[in-house]
Amino acid sequence: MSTRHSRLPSEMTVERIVRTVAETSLDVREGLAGRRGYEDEENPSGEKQLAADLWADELFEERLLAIESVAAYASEERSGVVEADRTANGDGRYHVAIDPLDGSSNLRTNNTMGVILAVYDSPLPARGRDLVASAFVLFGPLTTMVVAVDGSVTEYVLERGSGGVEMRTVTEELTLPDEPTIYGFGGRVPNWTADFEAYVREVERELKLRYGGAMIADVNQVLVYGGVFAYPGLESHPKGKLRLQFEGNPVGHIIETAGGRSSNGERSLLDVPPERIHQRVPVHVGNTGLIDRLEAALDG
Ligand code: FBP
Repeated sequence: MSTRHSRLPSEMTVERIVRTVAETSLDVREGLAGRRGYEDEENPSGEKQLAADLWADELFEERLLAIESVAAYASEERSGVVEADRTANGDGRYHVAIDPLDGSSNLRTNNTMGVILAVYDSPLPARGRDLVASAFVLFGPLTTMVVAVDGSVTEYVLERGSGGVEMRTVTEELTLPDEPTIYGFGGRVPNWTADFEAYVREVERELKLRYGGAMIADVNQVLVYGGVFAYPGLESHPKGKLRLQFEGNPVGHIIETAGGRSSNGERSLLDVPPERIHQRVPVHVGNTGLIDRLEAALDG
């Protein structure tokens, strides 16, 4: 969302999508308190849904489909893609995928969580290479938003202003530090493959552990301190836990735009063929050297 030259209509639209998610995320954060209980529903991945998951999903759907160039909306919390009402929505160019509450299991324990946005310019499911913008909003001590667009990553602090959300730039051209210091790996140790465990045994001797149960909070540690985050393929679940369209692609895009690497164990997450809206994928992101070593380790 550069200010360097007069912005193209497409940039203004992407900016409008990003701002709408920023504004709505503040509303979501303020409405979490009374919505910490589980509903009798499950999402398409078979996970129990919190009242907050369903409420946030509806809020994002309503506000994003009201943007004229949003063609479709999909979310981790619902099975199908919602097509925009063609008559109302002009060129319907962008296909938006949202994880309305990443790390939602942390709500009950009042730990970090947030929102993930992926803006594709092709119908869903789409390849990560079709992303025009990705972002996550992190509910930590502050509410921050990290946005990858136009080849660079920017971090903002989000605050309420008289005219709606204020996005105060705190870091521009965000890149991973060369010297990695932290790691975080999901899944239970007995469920790790032998190759992945061998890799972990090496890395844990070099780096400090940081794992909090919300991917975007753990990935933000990697962005700031350098290192590696993974939710790998497991013996019981070879495709891992995380979803390509809503989690793998946007986080892979952010880390790669910040000079790091992403991988499903073999190739960049952004090159993983899209098959289904809720397909899972092993997610590994971090400093290039650490991901190169991971791929070599998994290559057995
Ligand atoms: P959702 O909360 O969006 O379902 O996300 C999945 C997630 O919570 C990730 O944020 C996190 O990395 C992972 O699952 C934690 O899994 P586990 O509880 O197995 O460590």
